[in-house]
Amino acid sequence: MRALVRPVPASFSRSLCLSPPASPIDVERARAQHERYRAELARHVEQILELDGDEDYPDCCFVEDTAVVIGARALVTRPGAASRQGEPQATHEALQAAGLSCTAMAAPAALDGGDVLVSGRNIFVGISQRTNRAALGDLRRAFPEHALVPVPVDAGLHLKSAVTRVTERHFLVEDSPCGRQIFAAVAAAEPHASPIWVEEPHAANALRVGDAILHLAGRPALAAALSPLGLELVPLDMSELEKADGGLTCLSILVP
Ligand code: CIR
Repeated sequence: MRALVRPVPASFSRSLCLSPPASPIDVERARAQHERYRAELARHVEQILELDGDEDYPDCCFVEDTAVVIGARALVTRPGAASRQGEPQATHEALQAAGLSCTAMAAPAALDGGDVLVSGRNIFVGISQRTNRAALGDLRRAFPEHALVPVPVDAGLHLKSAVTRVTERHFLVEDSPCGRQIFAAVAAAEPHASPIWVEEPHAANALRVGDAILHLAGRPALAAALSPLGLELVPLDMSELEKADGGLTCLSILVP
């Protein structure tokens, strides 16, 4: 397993936010948090593939949104926010150089990778303020052996802001109307799915990599709920990236 990441640019102070943060983003602190994330990731993957940062794209560190990778195939996205639509080009080149077979989306389709949750044969796709139904055709063509399950995401940024998968059958689920609606769709497709309900803010977004789970620090109830899984727990302070609605999954793309 390899992981693609992209540094935090100085322009990150102008990144998109659903609501203005209580205090301004501290870019140096965001960089330190990103560096720690990268270092922890490096302990669990064989190689880190690092793109160059790009000051023209304040949100470019949120590389997850720029491609969906399953096995040796990648669908390079067309992000839903106009200010981010130039980001995927660098991802496309890097994934191609890494040996993946890439296809690219085109208008009117729009999709952020944060809306795509792959679980075995199923791909749950959040239909959100960033991802539209036209993207379903591109996903179907790129990954024809998978079943697509579109799910409305009526609150928050992305599907994976509210639900992530941490083991074959365990899902972290935000205890909110949106989280419950997404998990209902997961459970309908996967009757063995087991929710771990999460009430703490932003805590439902965690990244499983190898035998570890990277999760938000400072959420004691989350840590207590994860500990019976028997995996290595890696708590990370992401305060500055959270101000821009970022979490643990959004900062990398896992590549076989
Ligand atoms: C945005 O609004 O696009 C960025 N500020 C945050 C993107 C986070 N991406 C993700 O969770 N996949």
